Amino acid sequence: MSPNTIESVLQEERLFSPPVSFSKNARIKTWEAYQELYEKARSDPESFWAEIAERELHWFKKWDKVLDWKPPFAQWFVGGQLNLCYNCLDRHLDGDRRDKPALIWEGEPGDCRIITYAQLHREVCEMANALKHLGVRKGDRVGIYLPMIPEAAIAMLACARIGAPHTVVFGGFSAEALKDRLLDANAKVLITADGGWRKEDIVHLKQQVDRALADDKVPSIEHVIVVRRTGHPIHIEPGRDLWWDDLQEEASDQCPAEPMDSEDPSFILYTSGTTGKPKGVVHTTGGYNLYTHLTTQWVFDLQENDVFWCTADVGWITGHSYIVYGPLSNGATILMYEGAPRPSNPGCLWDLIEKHRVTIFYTAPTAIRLFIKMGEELPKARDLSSLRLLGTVGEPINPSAWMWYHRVIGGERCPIVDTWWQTETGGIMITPLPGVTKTKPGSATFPFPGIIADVVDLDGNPVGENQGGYLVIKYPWPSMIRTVYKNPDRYRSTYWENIPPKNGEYMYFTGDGARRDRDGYLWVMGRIDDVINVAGHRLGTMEVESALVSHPAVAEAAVVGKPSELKGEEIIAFITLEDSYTPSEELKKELKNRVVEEIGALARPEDIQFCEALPKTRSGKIVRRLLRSLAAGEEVTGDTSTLEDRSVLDRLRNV
Ligand code: 6R9
Repeated sequence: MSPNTIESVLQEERLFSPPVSFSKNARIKTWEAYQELYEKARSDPESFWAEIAERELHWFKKWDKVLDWKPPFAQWFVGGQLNLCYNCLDRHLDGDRRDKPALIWEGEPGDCRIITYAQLHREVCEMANALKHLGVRKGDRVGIYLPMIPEAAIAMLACARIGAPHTVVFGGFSAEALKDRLLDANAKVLITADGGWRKEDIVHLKQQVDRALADDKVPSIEHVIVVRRTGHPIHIEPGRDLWWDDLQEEASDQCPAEPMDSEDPSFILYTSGTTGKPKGVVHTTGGYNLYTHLTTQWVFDLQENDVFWCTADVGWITGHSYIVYGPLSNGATILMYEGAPRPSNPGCLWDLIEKHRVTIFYTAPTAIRLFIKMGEELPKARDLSSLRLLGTVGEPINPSAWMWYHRVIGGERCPIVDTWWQTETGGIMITPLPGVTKTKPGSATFPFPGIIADVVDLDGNPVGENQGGYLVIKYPWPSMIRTVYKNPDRYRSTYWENIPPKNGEYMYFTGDGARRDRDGYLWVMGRIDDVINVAGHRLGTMEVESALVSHPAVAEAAVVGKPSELKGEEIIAFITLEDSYTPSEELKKELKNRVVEEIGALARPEDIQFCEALPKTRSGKIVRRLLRSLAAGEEVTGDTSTLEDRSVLDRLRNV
């Protein structure tokens, strides 16, 4: 094995065919149909995308050119004009969808709102007019820092309607993180709330806003619009802060959608790298609308009566693409929930599926592992028979978690789509199509039509079967990142220069390790920064973790490399246990043996540390970088501002 690849050790042979009854009614019914689409998109991508763009979206003006590719800069549907908000709302108002629920919302305290397409359109128009009234013009950036309430979607759509790119900052971020993002984006207006509910507690959003903006730290901000959500007393800065309700009341509900050039930016979304300040990922209008629209339709097999619940926060790309833009562009009904499982009713998520007859449920492996830890009695006590399709995103899913999801939530009848993609890709890239793809637990399976994915070594040569390497994308796709905001050099160096172009073919560098098995299935092994080198074997962390998580005592596992003179690195595992287990030397031994049995002696953890919780980003990804420093006995440096709970780190230091 050449040193610039990664070794793969996961062995997973189970195969699940889509239920016949599912395939029969699916949008894409046969494997041959998928292959045909894939082949068409590969051999003639421009006509493939043009035909779908013409059929699926409303254009004010047709494009002159489908793709303008000047590596690494791509433009899609050049010269075309459309409006993302128009495609999500206005075009559904003429027929039956007018009074169809667009958004079913549940607040933590038990309040519920059902908003039809016609009502959503009205509220969006009012807010769009309010923004215009405050001087927001096409091209101005608007910050959004809201809890998961309908106003979050309304604010995003209002921005899209007038062509003001939004930058949504996750409501769990601190004042400091908020300030950095608003500064970089030079935002003119910020939309926030007094607070939001999470785990039966108030998240004090407005307080963070006041801190972020104190002493004119973000001089570009002229106004702050405040949604009244919790109703607790907050500071109102005269002249700067305005109540959402007041603005809405004064605003007209007539607001034509601004025709946008296909390549006008639709939003900026910040994503943190391992080093340096967060990158402002820039997405545009036509390609983004098209790709999220189509992937929602095909990956989730969307049908007119579906109730689609994506549990992400709108502060992440998953919330942008699969709560707001993709589903609404298709005229679907979405469910939105304000908080998290509540202490007083930890099964509340399952209540919502039962109550609203949710048909499609899309969540993250980290949430699934939490559900497992909370116990299957909770979902089992509810009627989940409305579900017909499950999805996951955000991390590789451990096969044992996949099996639990399949059995307990899916009742062994729902296909699971394990969808691999990134903030930068805008939409789902590698995924089963639920009516046709035979799934293997832990594999995201095959690329979506139009996506040319490969696994290569550092020189850009494809690696062999079952060899780990670097996941790359070899051809532009409509919803790809256009640039890093105000920093095209960083765009070029982060995504296009790690692997040199081969024969003029540029490769988008995903930063993930992967392998392709003998059946062509892709297995994402995790971030490359997380690879461990044990005695010359470069192992993906996910695979060792999966062996650990397959033990009934283990709730979550994170493995990292610790420098070792003998082996280069040795494996240290951080483990959280299921509630009914207690740490012991005996258990450590058992877990080490489990890894040896599943993978081999080379992956035997040198040490296992039991802990209460693992350090995670706010979107639920384990931050192995910090654990690596801890394991090496080094001081933990670098950015810790994206951690969900910083006290986890302090507690780990004392293990
Ligand atoms: C959508 C989203 C992107 C990173 C990505 C990869 C990991 C996401 C995955 C997955 C394995 C999957 N990732 N989905 N790894 N299997 N199905 O999560 O975007 O927050 O930008 O993260 O998440 O490592 O590179 P983002």
